Formats: sequence, C-alpha cells, structure tokens
Amino acid sequence: MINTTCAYCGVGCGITATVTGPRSVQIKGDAEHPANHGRLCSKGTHLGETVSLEGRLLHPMIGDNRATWDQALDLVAGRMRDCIAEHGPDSVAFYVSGQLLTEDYYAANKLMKGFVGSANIDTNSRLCMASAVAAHNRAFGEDVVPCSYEDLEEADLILLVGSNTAWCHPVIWQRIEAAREKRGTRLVVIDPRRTETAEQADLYVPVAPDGDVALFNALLAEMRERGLLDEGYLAERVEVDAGFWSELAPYRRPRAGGGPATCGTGQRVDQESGAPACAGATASFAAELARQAGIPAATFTQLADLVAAHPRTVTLFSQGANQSVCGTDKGNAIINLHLATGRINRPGAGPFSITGQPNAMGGREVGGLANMLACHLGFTNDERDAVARFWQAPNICTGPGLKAVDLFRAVHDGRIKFLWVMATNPAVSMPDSGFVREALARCPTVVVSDVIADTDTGRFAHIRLPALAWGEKDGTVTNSERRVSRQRALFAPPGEARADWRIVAQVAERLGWGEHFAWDHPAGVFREFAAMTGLAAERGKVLDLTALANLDDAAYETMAPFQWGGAYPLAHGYPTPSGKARLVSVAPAEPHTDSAYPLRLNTVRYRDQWHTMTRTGLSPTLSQHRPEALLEVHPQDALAQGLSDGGLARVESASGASVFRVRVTATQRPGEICVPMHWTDAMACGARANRLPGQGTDPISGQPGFKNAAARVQPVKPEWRAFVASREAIAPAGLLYWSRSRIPGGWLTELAGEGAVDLGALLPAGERVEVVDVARGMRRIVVQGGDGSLAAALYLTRSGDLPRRDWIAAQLGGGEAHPVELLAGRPSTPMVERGAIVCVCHGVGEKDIAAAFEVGAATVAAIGAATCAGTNCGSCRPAIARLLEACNAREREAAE
Ligand SMILES: Nc1nc2c(c(=O)[nH]1)N[C@H]1C(S)=C(S)[C@@H](COP(=O)(O)OP(=O)(O)OC[C@H]3O[C@@H](n4cnc5c(=O)[nH]c(N)nc54)[C@H](O)[C@@H]3O)O[C@H]1N2
Ligand SMILES: Nc1nc2c(c(=O)[nH]1)N[C@H]1C(S)=C(S)[C@@H](COP(=O)(O)OP(=O)(O)OC[C@H]3O[C@@H](n4cnc5c(=O)[nH]c(N)nc54)[C@H](O)[C@@H]3O)O[C@H]1N2
Ligand code: SF4
Ligand SMILES: [Mo]
Repeated sequence: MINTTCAYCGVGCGITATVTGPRSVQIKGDAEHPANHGRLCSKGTHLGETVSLEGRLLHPMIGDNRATWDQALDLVAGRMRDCIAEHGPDSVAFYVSGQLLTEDYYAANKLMKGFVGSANIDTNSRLCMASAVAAHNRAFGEDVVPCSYEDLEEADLILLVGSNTAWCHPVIWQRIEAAREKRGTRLVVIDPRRTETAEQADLYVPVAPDGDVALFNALLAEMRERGLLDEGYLAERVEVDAGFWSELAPYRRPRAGGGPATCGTGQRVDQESGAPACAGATASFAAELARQAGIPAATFTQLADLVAAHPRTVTLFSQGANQSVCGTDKGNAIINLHLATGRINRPGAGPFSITGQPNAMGGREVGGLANMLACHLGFTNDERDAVARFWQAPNICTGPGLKAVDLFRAVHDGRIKFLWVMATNPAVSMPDSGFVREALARCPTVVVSDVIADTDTGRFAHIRLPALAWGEKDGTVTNSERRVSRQRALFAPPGEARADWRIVAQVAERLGWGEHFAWDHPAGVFREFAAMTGLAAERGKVLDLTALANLDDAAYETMAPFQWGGAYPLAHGYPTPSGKARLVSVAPAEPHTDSAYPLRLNTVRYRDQWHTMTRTGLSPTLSQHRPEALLEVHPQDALAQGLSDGGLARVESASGASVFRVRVTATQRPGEICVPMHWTDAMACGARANRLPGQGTDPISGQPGFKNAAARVQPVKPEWRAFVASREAIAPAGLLYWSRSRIPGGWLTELAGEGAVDLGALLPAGERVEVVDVARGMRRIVVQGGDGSLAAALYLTRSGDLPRRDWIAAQLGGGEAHPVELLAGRPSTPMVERGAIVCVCHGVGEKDIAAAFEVGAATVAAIGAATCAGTNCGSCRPAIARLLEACNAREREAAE
C-alpha cells in the first residue's frame, strides 16, 4: 500500500493505492489524510481507469520522428541558447502549469528567472487563481489563504461564490454536507446558473454575470447600516482609506427624512451572539441592488438577514469570482466584508479562495507567476539581490515578465521566438484559442512536455518531451488549505519518460549551468525550495518552510501531510508595512452590451471530466455522465432562436464559432448561455469552448474573463444524423459535427452533416452487412472482426429516430456479434432500460431511481439503500436529490 495524493483537484485528497499489476492499481481514500478523511469523489475513485499507457508519449519526438533524449535535449538547449544570444532573454518563454509538482515548478522558475534572465514564465494559474492572488496581495500584503477546511465544519453560514462545489471540489462539498447535517450550517450559493450545488442551498442568489462586486459592496453597506461592523477589529487591524466609506455610498440604504440611522454604525457588536441590531433591508435599497447585481430585491433581504445573523461565515470562492475582467475586485469585495465584520482568523470564519489544480498553490509558493520572483517575493532590488545570492544566479531577471494572454500575444507578434509548454494544453484552454493556435503555428520553436502523445497543443510542437504522469512522478503538492502532501510513484517510469524537474535540469546543464541544477532526487529540490522560503520569512512574509530545509531523503520519503502557516496564518498580524490589512475600494463596472452579440456566454466544468480530457476522456465510466458538450439555454431563448432540445446549435462570438448539442433548461437565466470548457479537437470537431471568449483580462491580475463573453446562437439543421459504435476511434472529416466519447469496448461517435457522405469509408475492414431504406433515409452497417465479434456499427437517419446507444455500445467487446439484432438496433428480448446513468460507480440510471421512488424510496439515503446509487463516492447525490424533486413534483401534479 502506498500513500499518495489525488491527481486532480485542489482539494488534495489523500489516497492509499494498492498496486495490483504492472499498470493497474486499486484506489481508496486515505482515512488518515486531513483533507479528505478517507473520502474520494468520482474522479479520484476512478483514477485506476486512467493509468493505462494508452495514448502516452513514451519517447522524445523531433517533429514526427522519434529521437533520443540527447538529441532532443541538445536541440532544446541549442535553440534556447541561439535565441537568447540573438534576441535577448525576453525572446524565450515558459508556459507552465499547476499540474506540475512543486519540485518541477521550482526548477523551471529558477532556470528562467535566475539563469536565462527573463521573467517570461507564466502558468495556467493565470487562468485560474491569479485574481485571488492579486486580491490577497492587495488586502493582506501576501498571497495567503487565511482558512482551512475545518472552518467549513465550524461555520454557521457558508457563502459559495462562483463555485460549483458539488462538481468541482466534491470532497469539500461532502464536508459541507456533513457539517450541515451535524451543525445546521446554512448554505447560500451565488451563481448565475442554478447548478446542482445551488439546488442544495438554503438560499440561491441568481446573480447577474459579474454582479458580485455590487452584491458584496451592498452587503458591506448593509452590515454597516445595521451596526454590525467590528469597529474594534477595524481600528486595531485594518487600514481604511479616507475615501473608502464614501465610495461605498451608492450602496447606503436611504434613510427616511435624512435623520440618523436607526442603528448606529459606531457600535461594537458581539460577534459570537451576533444578534443583528436591526433586521431587514428597505425596499428601495434592495431594489437599487436588484438593478445592479441583477437579483430579486427580496432575495437580497434574505441574504442580508442570513449574513447579519451568522458571524461565523465562510465565503468560499472560485472561478465565478476569479475568471472575470473584474476578478480582483470581486476577491477584494469579498475580503472587505470579512475584514470589516471581523470574520477572519477565527474558527468558522474567513474569505476562502479555493484552488483548482492539484498544485496550483505550490506554484504560487515557488513563485511561478510572471509577476512574482520566487517564494512570495517581488522584484525590488533587495529581493532580487537576495534571490540572486541564494541561487548564485548569473542573470537574475530585472522585473516582471509577461502574463499568459500577453505572453501569447508576444509569441504571435514574434517578440517571443522560443516557447516551452509544460503540463498544460493552451491550444484548448486559453481564451481566443484561434489566436493562440496562430501564435503557436508562427513560433520558430515550440517545445511541449506532456504525458500524452496527441494533444491539441502537441500538434504545434517541434519537439515533444515525454514526462512522467501521475502514478509515476514523485514529489510534493500543496492544496487549497496550504497543506503540503506527497505524490508518490506507484509504477516504474514507462518508456523513456522522465520527471519534469529532471528534464529542466538536463537542459540547464546543457546551457552550462549544471552545477546549479545538480539534484539527483526530488528531495534535493524540495530542500532547496524549503531553504529559500527563508528569504520570504526574513522579509516578514508568512511563507516559511525552513524547518524542512534539512529533511533527509528518508524523511522526505515518509513525509506526512502538513499545513504551512497553521490554521490561522494571519492571526498575529498582516505582512504589510503597517502590520494591518487593507480595505480596498472597489466599484462595479457597468456591464458592456453588444447588440450584435446579445447573449452572455458562461463556460464551466462537468462533474466527471477534467479540463482538456486528456485523461478522464479515456475512462468509459467517467464519460457516461455527459458524453457530449451541451449548450445550456433557457426555454425562452431557445424558442426565440429556434433551438430544440437535443438538436445542434452554433455559438458565435467576435472571436470565433463552435457547434454544440442543445439542452434547453430553466437552470439558465434568460439571456445567458453556458458551455463546458473541456472538449478538444481530439474529441470533437466543434464543441471547443475557447474559440469563443475574447482576450479581455482583469487589469490587475491579467486573468481572462472566461465566464462572461458576448455571444449569439443559431440552430444548425443537419440533413442527416448518425452514430458509430466502434472498437477503434474513427476519424471523420468535413462534417457539420462529430463528437466521440469513451465506452467500455471502444468509442461512441455522434455525427451530423449535409449532402452525401460515404460514412461507410470510416469503418474498419471486416465482414460487412448493410441495410438501406431509401424512403426513410436510413442506413445501417454492421462490421464484424476476424473473430466474429463486433468491430463497428453505424446507424444513420435523415428524418427518423436513431436506436438506443447503450445496448449497441454494450455489444462491443462482447463475444460473437449478432448482425440481425444489431441491424435492428435492439435485442430480440427487450432489455431493462436504465435511462441516463446517474451514479457512475454503481451504473444506476435515472429510470432505476424513478422505479425505486415508485416503491417508496423518497430520500437520497433510501435511494442508496434500494439501488446503491450515491453510496460510493457520493458525487451523484445532488443529482439524485434533483431527480427525487422532479419525481415529487410529478406526483404533486398528478394529485392535483
Ligand atoms: N470535475 C472537475 N473538477 C474540477 C476541474 C475540472 O476540470 N473538472 N478543474 C479544477 C480546476 S483547475 C478549477 S480552477 C476548479 C474550478 O471550480 P469551479 O470554480 O467551481 O468551476 P467552474 O464550473 O469553472 O465555475 C464555477 C461557477 O461559476 C459560475 N459563474 C459564472 N459567472 C459568474 C459570476 O459572474 N458570478 C458568480 N458568482 N458565479 C459565476 C458558473 O456558472 C459556475 O457554476 O475546479 C477544479 N475541479
Ligand atoms: N473557457 C474556459 N477556459 C478555461 C477555464 C474555464 O473555466 N473556461 N478554466 C481555466 C483553468 S482554471 C485552468 S486550470 C485551465 C486548465 O487547462 P489546461 O492546463 O490546459 O488543462 P489540462 O487538460 O489539465 O492540461 C494539462 C496537460 O498536461 C498534461 N500532463 C498531465 N500531467 C502532467 C505531468 O506531470 N507533466 C507534464 N509535462 N504534463 C502533464 C496533460 O496530458 C495535459 O495535456 O483551463 C483554463 N481554461
Ligand atoms: S475531490 Fe475528487 S478530484 Fe478532488 S482531490 Fe479529492 S478525489 Fe481528487
Ligand atoms: Mo483551474
């Protein structure tokens, strides 16, 4: 049994892994790990399905040819050296990732900022946490998260802002669920979409896109009017600019006759009892807010009453806050409320920005963002000198480098001529990815370190370097609550893959800096990093891992998870010159409108897919939940635009266009549409979200506004629709639409197009049987492999319905195929219909749940007892609750 940490999200769950074969492993939650206490979500539970070597990059590649490591590394170093010599250090750049280990990140940052002599190293955390980092720096003087997961269990009120926690941080969600059960914690979800998380809330606040600054300013003004500010804390611990309160004035509740407020603003409030001095917002104030934040007036009053009544408040925020052109202001609006009411640095209280990737936090610690130098240090002469001395760096960089969006602009216009991408897929995940692809295509040298051979970004690479993947690599990651855990190797390195830190060090060696990168084990890198945090600590920062600077290799091997800074790292003062935190004035920006693109486009995550699907897309289990990318649209908009549920639609913005399957749903607000961020050109021909958002970024953090782009939609009306179930992936071209998903014996591909296309040519060779019904516009082909089993089956229609996919898909990988049944599209004896799969762990479908409801299972727990659904990882429990609600509603309707 090996203890390690999950490959996916920033919750950082501990796993105990039992290796059962050369590439197979049994995964269990680590009961001892403080992040999850044994829990895992669907993605963590099914990690075992993603460790096969399918699709892996196992050898260095130069162009399309296999190369030796020496050839590849010589070429990388040679191109870098030439570029620096000819065009200066700023002509080279690294674009790295929160999916690197701390050791990898540290090595890359050191090479670029200390030795190449440029700060042009930025990371996909720019797309993810940069706004929260900037907000922390403005308010606290350092990028420090002042909360821990335990605060969720000690809070009386949890506000989720722009976070679909049940899907994206499922184990945090499970901890919240448990706390609600035990403590009665109230839950508010602030999100333009009614997500599965929102459905479970005590109060759902359907804020307008980017209405958060207005909302939090209004909450702060309201708490002030109610006399609920913590004047003592403000006086002792917080700097408040002279203009701060007057700039909040637009949110002041108008007072009748202009007389003194009924509740004074100067009085100190007992935060523990927290009884509001006066309750209820006036109608006119709430109405003004309704306009600014786009929420119903009564909802604001309810929210304000909840906040007033519960001093133990945690505000958990993620991408709905960060990924915005006003993301930094959103973060500070949230932090302002907590500072001014003293709801910070105490059990159950604080502004809690949660990280997305497994090591987004570690990247922030080593300083992998272009606007940080290293270890929470900036670019003053003192800081640069200290870092240069520590690294014995010959070429310490002079100032900040380019942030991701600007960095790709510089690649596009030729300022950057050498780009090394590590552990991220920017051709998919950057906004305006059409532009990013042009930039990659123009760049004289693109190096990509990845674990997968065929990624959208890898297609632009001149040199591809095979990295060790999860389960092979070895090092540390830091989660959302600053807890450092070990990822440990389970398998031997496959092929010629190498650790990312080692690849960087070997390039550094070829550039003549070998002695500064001479580690032989990740423990050596970690020790150096830990020692370096001493520079931050000496300068009054909270980040301090120096206690681990002398850890020997054996102790590193057995290192238990630990949290730096302790539970309340800012409790003894703030790392600012005055030792106080700051309230930062933030004003909501006026929403911009564009009559050519009247809809607001949001881009989000799915429960069972991870980012660009390079790993989760290979798991049949995880692919069941949402096999295709859906455009979610409100019924009103669907009617107005002529879209039908299950049909196709083209979404267009000023940057590009993509095609999606339509889902009509009242979970969207009218005027707003939503698509997932995950699909790539490897999985579909349209459906790529990032053709749509533009290059607009937050002016302070440089984070793109992924969640609020101007767009329009129109129906796509194909002449024919088809699907193919096949053992091997098929490669369609020239269609209106195709999208494939993993099924147990192979792939299921949905297709749609116009005119005559010979789809039969896409199918593999083998014994073929075919039926054609010209009148009904139907064509079906079944192909058997040499052993008589099903190799592929195609079903096409011009007007009618297509058969059910599940039974046909289940025939792949079975024994002898039955062409007659297959051509009919159904078995001769009817099979049980499960409906869409809800619980992927136990394969329980919507219809199974409805059937259990019919015989009396009326709660999520009862459904679990009857069908097992929701009893393993628990990720589907919100979905079961939603189905039960629908069943109840139908029953009520029937009774009326
Ligand atoms: N299943 C899964 N889990 C993941 C990931 C994954 O790919 N798949 N990725 C990980 C990573 S890297 C990250 S960063 C996290 C992200 O985790 P989340 O932030 O929870 O994920 P998103 O779905 O991107 O966005 C969250 C919500 O923000 C809402 N939103 C949009 N605009 C606004 C707005 O203006 N205001 C407010 N208040 N809300 C808004 C969206 O409707 C959405 O429901 O998830 C991590 N966990
Ligand atoms: N429209 C829209 N776009 C978004 C977002 C959104 O909400 N909406 N969210 C943004 C956010 S928050 C994030 S974090 C990004 C994520 O976007 P990306 O970082 O592009 O997503 P991944 O698919 O996780 O890419 C990781 C790549 O690294 C490879 N890899 C995995 N492990 C390793 C390793 O150990 N070493 C190396 N060298 N390679 C490895 C994987 O195969 C994969 O190709 O997307 C951003 N883009
Ligand atoms: S919540 Fe799920 S994806 Fe995130 S670390 Fe835990 S098991 Fe992994
Ligand atoms: Mo992220």
